[in-house]
Amino acid sequence: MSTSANRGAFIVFEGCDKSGKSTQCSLLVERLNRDGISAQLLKFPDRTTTIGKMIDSYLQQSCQLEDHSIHLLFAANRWEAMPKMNELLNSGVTLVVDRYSFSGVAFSSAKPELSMEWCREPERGLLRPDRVFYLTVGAEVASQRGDFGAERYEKKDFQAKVATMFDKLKDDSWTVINADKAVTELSNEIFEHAMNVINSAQTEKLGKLWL
Ligand code: NYM
Ligand code: MG
Repeated sequence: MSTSANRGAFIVFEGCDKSGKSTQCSLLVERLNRDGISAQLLKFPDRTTTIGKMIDSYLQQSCQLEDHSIHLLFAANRWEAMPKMNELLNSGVTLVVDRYSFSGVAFSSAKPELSMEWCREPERGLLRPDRVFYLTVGAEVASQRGDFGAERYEKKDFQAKVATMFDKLKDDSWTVINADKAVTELSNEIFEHAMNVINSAQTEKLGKLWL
């Protein structure tokens, strides 16, 4: 008798704004579901919760929040999702997550007064992804994708700082994917990577982040 059913994989997409994460997350979930693999798309920040609504108004520049306090809200927005994510993963659903703690640390620590160490602290103990797909695009391709929007952080100089922070956070659980290519070609490549993660996650225990 098997002691536990296969769990789902926890896959995170990270990258700067305009790297194509959201498109690729949706395509991956559609493809997995079409192939009979139970998968669900999640996104951080989750702007639908009470905390998420505060984050949303901060990002839309309709309110000002102190830098430490908005950082803690982003982290709290992940903590509040943990029970549901844990349950889904353990019931065999693969989670494809558009941004996670790495965005949390990279964006906040790109601000001069917040250190990377301080930023990591409230993220410690969250579920650890099985793999992070880090999408990179050259400055030229990013600019061809149109202007940044009007949200906070959507500025070229700030994004460059965020990119250097992502580079510091990278470890061997990250797969760096050059996203300077056609959408379909990229999504096929990502699907192959995802299948490997899904297969190997079945026999591995879910971990905790930065403990
Ligand atoms: N962001 C996202 C943070 O500053 N901290 C976080 O913890 C997360 C998850 O919010 N510019 C930033 C990155 C984005 C912005 O994300 C909203 P999106 O994926 O553009 O909706
Ligand atoms: Mg954005």
